[in-house]
Amino acid sequence: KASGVVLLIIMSFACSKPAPKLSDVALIPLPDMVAEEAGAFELDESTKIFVEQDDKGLQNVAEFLSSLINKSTGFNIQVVKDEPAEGNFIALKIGAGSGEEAYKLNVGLEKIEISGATAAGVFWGVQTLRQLMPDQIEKSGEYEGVDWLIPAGSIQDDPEYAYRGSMLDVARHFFSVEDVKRYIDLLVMYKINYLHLHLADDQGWRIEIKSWPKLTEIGGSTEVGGGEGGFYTQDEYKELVSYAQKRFITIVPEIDMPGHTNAALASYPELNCNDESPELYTGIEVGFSTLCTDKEVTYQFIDDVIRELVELTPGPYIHIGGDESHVTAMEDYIPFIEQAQDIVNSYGKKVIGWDEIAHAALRPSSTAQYWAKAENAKLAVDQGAKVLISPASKAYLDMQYDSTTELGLHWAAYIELDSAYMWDPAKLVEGIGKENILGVEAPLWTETITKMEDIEYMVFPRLIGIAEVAWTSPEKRDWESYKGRLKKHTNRLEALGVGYYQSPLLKEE
Ligand code: TNX
Repeated sequence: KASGVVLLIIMSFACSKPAPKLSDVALIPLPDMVAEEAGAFELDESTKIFVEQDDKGLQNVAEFLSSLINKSTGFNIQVVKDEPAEGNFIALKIGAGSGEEAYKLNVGLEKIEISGATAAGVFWGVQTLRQLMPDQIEKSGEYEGVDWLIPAGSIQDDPEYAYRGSMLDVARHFFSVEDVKRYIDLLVMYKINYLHLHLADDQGWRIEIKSWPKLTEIGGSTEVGGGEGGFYTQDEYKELVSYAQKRFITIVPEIDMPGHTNAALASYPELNCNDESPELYTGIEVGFSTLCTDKEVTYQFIDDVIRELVELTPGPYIHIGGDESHVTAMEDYIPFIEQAQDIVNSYGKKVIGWDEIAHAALRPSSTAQYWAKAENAKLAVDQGAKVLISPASKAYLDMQYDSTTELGLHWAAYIELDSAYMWDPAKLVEGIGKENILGVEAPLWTETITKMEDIEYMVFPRLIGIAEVAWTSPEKRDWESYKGRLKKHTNRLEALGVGYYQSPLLKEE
């Protein structure tokens, strides 16, 4: 008899769904405030997504959420415009909030509400909600036998920095529209909101410019190692921009100048001071090329390129490069950068450039991207410009993890997961504080990176830590806490088929 009772007890435990707890969930980036409550919300076939206002951005968020849920659960969850009279639902709304991207997420037993200051805030709230769902939400295809429970509680959140970015170098090696879309899909999970595309360098020109067609015809025809290269037609590029935009990511296009321009110089002899085109270049040296800064045609060229690029760019920034122009004399470099800045501004956009541009007179609307020289970053701030923080020794995703890493370079550092996480953007440079900082960006240079699997290996999980550096306030960040959360989170990377670096640090107790 007694054993029967024990069996009953065991059975009732086994059958009742163990309610997950909010405090057990690994949230990355860590939100501002998390408060746990008892019980859970259960997603089922009849759950609805209720969009409270008629707003295009909110509608995009609702579609993103419904397709995420439907893809993995096999449900056919609907987006509705009227509050459901019965059954549980997820309500999305634009409400009051402090920062532009702030949101509140409340999970009750029958209703989940995400309220953001803007649709972008609601979208980041959805990314948090996603992490509250079982790991299987990241799988494609119907998933049988999962209880889709979401632990009850409430979360308030607001990012530390407005610009949280990653850069992808599609010039050294070209990556397809599909690859870039997958990259975008992975970025949004960590609330990254800018994707900087390095579209032109010595080894390749990757964006169609209708008024200068040889840039892609010739300049786009190869890449590092002599492969076939490639480029985006303007239509393909527009498709990328709109794919990103629906996911609240702004694309920042970069045309590097006056150095890093061999592909352009090889396409048009008139851009060279001696009117002769060099050969295409497929090596990985830097600093040997320059546009001819005292020819008028050079500025006509830049004007045409920027004008066409601006037409493809809804976002506020155009990146003009400006790095490592070692064969441009400083007295030529400075007026060149100032003129490029004027051209960008004349089309209503703001300039970002690598930290060397701070040698020129910068407008307050311009931003210097600090990658190497603290004194350049300081020069920018002294002129009233902002700084984007991308220190090579912390945030360069092409740096090797350690001396055994096969891909990547190590001129700046080896960057293990702890090193990529344990730093504060506002404490890097004496005299540069949060108020001077636009945000944080982690670039992936691709001299040694040839395919999507390589991207995934170098970027993940390092970028996840940098995303937390950019989103979560420094007082709340802690390596041990982050490491514990990341260990749990790797299940999701696996569910997504991301071939990430299995750091020994994640195997430690
Ligand atoms: C420096 S970072 C460069 C790039 C290289 C990178 C490799 C910067 C502004 N310039 O041209 O790809 O190092 O790590």
